[in-house]
Amino acid sequence: MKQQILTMLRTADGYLSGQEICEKLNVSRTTVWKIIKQLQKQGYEIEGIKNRGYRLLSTPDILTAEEIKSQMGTDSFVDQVLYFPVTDSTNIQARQCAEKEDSDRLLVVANEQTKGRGRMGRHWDSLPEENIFMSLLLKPKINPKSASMLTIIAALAVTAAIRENTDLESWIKWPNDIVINKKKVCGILTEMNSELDYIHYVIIGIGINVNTIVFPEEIAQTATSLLLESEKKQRFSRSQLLCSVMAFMKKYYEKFLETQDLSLVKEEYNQRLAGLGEQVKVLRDKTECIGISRGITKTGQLIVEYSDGSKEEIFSGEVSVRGLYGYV
Ligand code: BTX
Repeated sequence: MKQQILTMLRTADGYLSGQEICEKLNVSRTTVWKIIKQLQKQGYEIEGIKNRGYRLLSTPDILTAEEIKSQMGTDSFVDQVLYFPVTDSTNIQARQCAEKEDSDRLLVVANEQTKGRGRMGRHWDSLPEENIFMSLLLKPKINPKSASMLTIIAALAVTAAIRENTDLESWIKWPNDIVINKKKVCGILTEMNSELDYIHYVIIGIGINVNTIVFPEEIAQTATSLLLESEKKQRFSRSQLLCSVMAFMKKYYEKFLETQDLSLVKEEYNQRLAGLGEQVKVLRDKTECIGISRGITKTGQLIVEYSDGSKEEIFSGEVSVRGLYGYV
């Protein structure tokens, strides 16, 4: 009900009469009034004028399911949104949902994570109130070998959303980081539960540093946020950015499903690839080779060309690829 009223307020052209809400939702005026009060308590600035109705003046920077769903509208990529003020990890919650919920596309969002996870057991710093922590649960009918391409799809969606919502140019550090000015602004952790030839589910966890001003010392040199990179050090709406990521996710995921590979998005990804055409270090066990990054293949491997003219297609997870002078 709260979400429906929020949606109506959002899409109203001017004032929305209490009567109209009552009739559309088949509820009493008192119920509408109570919900408006609840929304105001959450930080929504709603003006109420006698004989005219209600008008939404501003929204708070919150990530509740109602806030997200009312922004996503009817054409949304996901069929369910779950919100946690605090949770261990949205990837863990998404996994639990996968076992019990009957949803093909579910989004888990948190305002704070106490055990945010990176790849290979690493930690993801999850400063509360300021950032986006979300996990998308999908059940694609694709070969498990193709699942890693979903990281590429998500990375593309995040960079597109950053471009749509800010003046910032972000780049993809293959395969799963988004960087601005060579610092990490977003990380993606894709996990899967599958049999040899059948995917039960895939979870794409996305952490975006949106409004953080001060990072913990250990990552202060390598991490950044959209706020820190913006010229005017401005805050960005997390829910707007999140919904934009989901809208682009829908676009790119549909392209991916069409061919079950990256042929339709590869060009766009390569244009966003950090260090394309530049020298990169390929770190494997204890060896280190230097080559030139030539972009990704249609199945998501990074092509590196060596000085003798030979080319190698690198699988993610197998090696680490760095710029010559640092992390990107
Ligand atoms: P990663 O293993 O590539 O990156 C983790 C590394 O990045 C850490 O070891 C640290 O050096 C650095 N780091 C940690 N926190 C941050 C941060 N906030 N900003 C920049 N650098 C950082 C990347 O793993 C995948 C991260 C996915 C996070 C999302 S959040 C929602 C979902 N739930 C969950 O538990 N994980 C995912």
